[in-house]
Amino acid sequence: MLRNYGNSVPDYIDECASGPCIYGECTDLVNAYTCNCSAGYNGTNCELNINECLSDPCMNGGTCTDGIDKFTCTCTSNWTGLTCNEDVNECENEILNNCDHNCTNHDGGYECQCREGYELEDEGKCCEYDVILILRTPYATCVISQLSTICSRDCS
Ligand SMILES: [Ca+2]
Ligand SMILES: [Ca+2]
Repeated sequence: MLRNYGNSVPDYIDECASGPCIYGECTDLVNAYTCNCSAGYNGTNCELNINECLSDPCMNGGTCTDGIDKFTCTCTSNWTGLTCNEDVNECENEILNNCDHNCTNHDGGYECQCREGYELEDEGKCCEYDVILILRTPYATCVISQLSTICSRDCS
């Protein structure tokens, strides 16, 4: 679009006419234009999608995916929240833990424990003591297993 500012020769062109601002609003100036970029974009012509992942917003091993004026974190299984900074309580949901008996939650994980008489094996399994020998003396009874020897004294 041509504008005439009183001279017989048009001296002013609307530089916005060609739509130079890709993701933003154009303001026409004398022999120039300026772009006011939409949120999430910058660059002379608002052509650049700002990388919101550059600041490493995802914590605890989460993976960042850049969006438009936002980022998305994909958290590891033990963390949740927008920036993966909230612990998952794996003990609240048995799908999230593999504890045979008891579960204790902590930040970034959980622990399995077994009831008395059981030993924790791989993958949260609780196995009964493998008793090899029960030894009775006049003073004590000892339960001997591969993992331990537990004696109880008889005082009577
Ligand atoms: Ca972005
Ligand atoms: Ca946890």
